[in-house]
Amino acid sequence: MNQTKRDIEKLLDIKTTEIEKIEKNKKLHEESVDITLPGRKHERGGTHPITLVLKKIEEIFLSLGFKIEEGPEVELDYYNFEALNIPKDHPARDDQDSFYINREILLRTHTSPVEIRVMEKQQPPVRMITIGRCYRRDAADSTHSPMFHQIEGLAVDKDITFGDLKGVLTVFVHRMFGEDRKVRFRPGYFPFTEPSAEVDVSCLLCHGKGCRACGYSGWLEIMGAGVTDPVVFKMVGYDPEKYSGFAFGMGAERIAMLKYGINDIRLFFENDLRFLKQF
Ligand code: 2U9
Repeated sequence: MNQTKRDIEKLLDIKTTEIEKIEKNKKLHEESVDITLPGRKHERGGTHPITLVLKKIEEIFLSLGFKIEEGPEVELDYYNFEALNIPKDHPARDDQDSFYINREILLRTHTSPVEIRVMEKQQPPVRMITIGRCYRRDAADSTHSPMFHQIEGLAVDKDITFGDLKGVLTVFVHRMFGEDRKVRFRPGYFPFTEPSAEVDVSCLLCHGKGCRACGYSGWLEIMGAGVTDPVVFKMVGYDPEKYSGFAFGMGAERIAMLKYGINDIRLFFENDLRFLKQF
């Protein structure tokens, strides 16, 4: 009996070794690595042109003593319109067709509600900028996108004048587009500033001589600005007799298009690497 048991165990041992050898060879064959193959390349990412522009703008205003503030993208009608002197029947609402969640809540159409929220929680002096996504019910074309980025700024203190606005925005334009650029302030209208101005920079292509890019005017519009309307101060409980301020706003996509010579806003959102790799 014992002899038979030993024989069987021996045979089992032989068979097990045999199977293990086959398994090992199979594994070695399957998992072989061709060390002569070239390695896998990891593509290096780059910075999106809109991010480049936003970073540059932040850097300029931080150096001028402005703080960066943030606010919600889903906003109350009160902060997006009412507190900015845009009541329910105001024609300015027609230009900002909005995405409403319900009658009182919407996707913000501009970053201006952030300034209201900041003023509600602090007393002057205020020196702030805010950067972020905004939404409007626009059909996409070469100059419109239902989502875009705005940069807005606000300064409030005793004795702030239109002269301070001109000084700050001229420094901004020179640092953003080059010291050789000319800046022009034209009369404009915004419900939350009075007086208001459209800010132009001399054409980057023809240096003001007039060409196709600037509609033969020599100037390109880059932002809006103005002296904060006293009505807005009253809404947040600031005394308009004691304080004055200036505010400005611009579209990041428009600034990037002018800076880099891009003619279609949709390129920023299509994520085509042939476009993105150029920055
Ligand atoms: C408060 C008071 C004043 C913000 C301002 C503009 C002028 C302006 C547009 C530029 C192109 C928006 O992206 S765009 O369509 N903006 O021209 N924005 S003054 O003024 C404010 C904001 C908040 C409480």
